[in-house]
Amino acid sequence: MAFVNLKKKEVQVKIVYYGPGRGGKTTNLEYIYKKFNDRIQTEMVTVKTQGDRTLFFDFLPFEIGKIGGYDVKIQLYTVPGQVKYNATRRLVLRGVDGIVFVADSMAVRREKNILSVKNLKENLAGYKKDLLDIPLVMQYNKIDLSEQGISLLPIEVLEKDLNQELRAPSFEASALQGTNVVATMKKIIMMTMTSIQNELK
Ligand SMILES: Nc1nc2c(ncn2[C@@H]2O[C@H](COP(=O)(O)OP(=O)(O)OP(=O)(O)O)[C@@H](O)[C@H]2O)c(=O)[nH]1
Ligand SMILES: [Mg+2]
Repeated sequence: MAFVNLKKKEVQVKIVYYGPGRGGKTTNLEYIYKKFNDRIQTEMVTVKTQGDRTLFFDFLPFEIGKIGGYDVKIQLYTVPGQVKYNATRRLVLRGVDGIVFVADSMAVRREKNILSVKNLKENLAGYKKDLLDIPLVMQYNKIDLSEQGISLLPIEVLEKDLNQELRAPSFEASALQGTNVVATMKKIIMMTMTSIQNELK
């Protein structure tokens, strides 16, 4: 359940970008940060290891104005995708309101995507939550790579591997070029807000 401050008439919404290492979670947030720079007052917080791997998480807070008389504050997080950082992933998931699963469309990453969904379900189970009950958007990232002759997984395969049971809305995207990055974010914000409003009723 989102953090609601009745006195300040404020709702905090936590959205987590989850997925395998190097899938493009941080790149999604970097694109959003650049694109909405003028509307985002705070810096994007990001802790990276050598190279570009996320060590802890990225954090990007911004406000989307009032809904139903409440100031809505959106907080976007990423988890570190590397297998060894599971304790951090679990921690970042705490109190999550909505999830974007960033899958890597590269054919060589097929198994990593499947394992990451499995890992997400296990970590949610630790909070007695079911992925089927949480607003979720699937993003099939790196579609730009097909232009370079890199073998990508067909959408039908990605849908079957990752989304057959979940049936979440999905987007083909390129976080690097910005294709469908904002569409993904808008969708998850809308779904999450609807879910919170239903809970408040
Ligand atoms: N061609 C292409 N490269 C991408 C895309 N998205 C991300 N990348 C590249 O893939 C690499 C990993 O991207 P990150 O955003 O750091 O991946 P991550 O999911 O945050 O990885 P971890 O922090 O290790 O979990 C970087 O070199 C990005 O530039 C994309 O849509 N297309
Ligand atoms: Mg990252």
